[in-house]
Amino acid sequence: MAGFDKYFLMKAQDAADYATGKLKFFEAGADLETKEIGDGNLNYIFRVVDRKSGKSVVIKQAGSTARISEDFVLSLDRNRIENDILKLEGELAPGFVPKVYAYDPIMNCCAMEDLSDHLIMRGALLQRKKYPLFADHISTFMANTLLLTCDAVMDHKKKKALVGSFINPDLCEITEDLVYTEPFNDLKKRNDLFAPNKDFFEKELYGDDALRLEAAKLKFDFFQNAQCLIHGDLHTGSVFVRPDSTKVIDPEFAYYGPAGYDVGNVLANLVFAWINADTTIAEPAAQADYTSWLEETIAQSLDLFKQKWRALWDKAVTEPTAKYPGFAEWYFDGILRDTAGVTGLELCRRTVGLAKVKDIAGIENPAQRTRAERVAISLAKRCIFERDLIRSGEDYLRLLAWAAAKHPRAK
Ligand code: SR1
Ligand code: MG
Repeated sequence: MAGFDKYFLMKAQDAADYATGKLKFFEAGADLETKEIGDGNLNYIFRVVDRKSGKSVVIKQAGSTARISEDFVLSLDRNRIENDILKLEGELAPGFVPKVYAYDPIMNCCAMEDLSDHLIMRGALLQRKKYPLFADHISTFMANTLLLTCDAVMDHKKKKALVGSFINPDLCEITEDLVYTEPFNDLKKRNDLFAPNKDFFEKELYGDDALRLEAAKLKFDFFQNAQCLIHGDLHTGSVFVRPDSTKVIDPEFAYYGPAGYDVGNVLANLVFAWINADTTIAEPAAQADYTSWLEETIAQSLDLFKQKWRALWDKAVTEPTAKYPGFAEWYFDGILRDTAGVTGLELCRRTVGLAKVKDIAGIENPAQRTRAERVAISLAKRCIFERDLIRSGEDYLRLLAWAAAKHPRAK
């Protein structure tokens, strides 16, 4: 058995040995079964279960390159960032993240609560499951984690220290490239355009200078706006759900950035589920039923976030100048503007970029996929261009209905 005193990339048996020998998580004689269950783009995730007692643990280990492509060489320090932010989020938004049991800076792994009684939300939405508490849960998570880490609330020196400890250059660079740059110019030739939509993307994305300019402005917000501690990758693949529980995972992209980045990611990824349902559910009553539930969830995720943010602001703000009349409205308006812009960017990058989503790329019928991608891009562009005006759940639903009607479903 390895001593785990020098970093190496573990295989399933190593993870079992690690859980017993190093973590002392299991009794000697435990009957362990270990599987590598990671389906994300970056890391290796092992689930170790004792068949006798049912006790289990998840071990997440960072490798030095991304799983999706060796093009991405990444600091192993992202595992420390993930451990630290999960602990902090657990304090700020109790119950909405997995418990972390241990962090190991040598093996660059952390051990955490096994959430196998939950499902990854993206897959669950594609199975047309409903989560009536999700909007309430995610809006609480976002209001608490985003507002309580910003300058309006925190002691400014402590906030600056947090900014320092969450400097995350490699992971930020991925976002800067994949979200803000490549969808609009394919600078690194990593985009993968669905052939029937090639001309459409070339005209609507690469050929639209006004759009590229807006994406550039938003990119500088991401570079420069150390507003609050964001999750940094809050899509439906980073959320585990059960009807009564929501757990946000995978915060390794965390850094001090614009709050709207998280909110926009949530909205865009719910929109992807909506576009999939609207495009592929054949039976009209089932389609209407599921898309209506998603519409409610999209609108409530934003509108409840707005209400909770405002209520928490009144209770938690400590910075005296942030209490001046009108300041809260000005500050929050900026977050809503960023939210709309990021919703649009996320819709673009997950449609044409390297890291796609199953909701769209998994649509097998070519005519349906063509339509779904066009709906996403048409909506995205309005979100980006009209970000100064889009402020409510209803605004998003109106634009979504417009984009869907612009590209009718194939008969
Ligand atoms: C190279 S990583 C590609 C994407 O996967 C992660 O989940 C992030 O969304 C990133 O942009
Ligand atoms: Mg992830």
